[in-house]
Amino acid sequence: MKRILTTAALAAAAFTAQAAGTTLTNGDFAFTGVNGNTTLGGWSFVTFVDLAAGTTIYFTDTNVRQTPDSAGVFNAAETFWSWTASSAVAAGTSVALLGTGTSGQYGAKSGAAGGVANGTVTNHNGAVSNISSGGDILYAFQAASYAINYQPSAITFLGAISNRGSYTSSDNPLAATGLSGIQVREYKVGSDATRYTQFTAQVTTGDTPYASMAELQSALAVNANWTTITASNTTPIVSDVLAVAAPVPEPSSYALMLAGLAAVGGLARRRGLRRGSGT
Ligand SMILES: [Ca+2]
Ligand SMILES: [Ca+2]
Repeated sequence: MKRILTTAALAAAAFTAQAAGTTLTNGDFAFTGVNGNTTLGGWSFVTFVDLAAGTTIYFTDTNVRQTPDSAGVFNAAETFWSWTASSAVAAGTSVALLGTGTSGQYGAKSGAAGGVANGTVTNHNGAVSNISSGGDILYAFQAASYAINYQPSAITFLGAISNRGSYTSSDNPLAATGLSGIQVREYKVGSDATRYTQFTAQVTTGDTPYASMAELQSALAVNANWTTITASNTTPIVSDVLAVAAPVPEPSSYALMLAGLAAVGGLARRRGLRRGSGT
């Protein structure tokens, strides 16, 4: 019996090590809000896949070059941050990076009742720019590590959110990122820069959970589900749960679990036979 437990523990440990740090692809991520305010400002996002502890997502308010050159994808002018999950984060959970009161510094929260700390936010280049209330574009991406000049092959863009009213040809958030649909949100009221936009259709645990990630994604695409404020930016970004009903395991997951149990059982049986034979 002890051997069976040891085998199971080793298998679990191997699985855990493999799962540390989730690699995301275009379509796994969406911003759920941004607020340009030095003190109360910040942004929030959701992923449509579970995130393992240790998963890192980078953010920057630096402009993207429409045509990356040898200097890289970004104009190295504003701030680069990363958020690293301190524990596993379930798909459909809103994660908010909230201003600490110091320009360029944010702390991460998620969950109900104002949220609880769920990760580490690092300011990588020491810059103090933040999300400008006058208009800014925030990008999310994954990369192996922080670099000053990323080449296109070194990063995967995950999302872009903009609260500005116009773009120049040098900083179009769409052209160079390959992002589309709910991965890109552009908000403006008339020709004005927009100070605040937040997905507010599902922001408290009292709201009816979405039935699936697909339902959440559909809701994120509807502008009426967002609160957008031009003149005021004193409302903090919401860190509450985007409640999605607990998923029912897919038949393939059951098959995988049964196969795993059968393998462990088979191993134990063979060991039992060897012990029985006296060798
Ligand atoms: Ca900017
Ligand atoms: Ca900025």
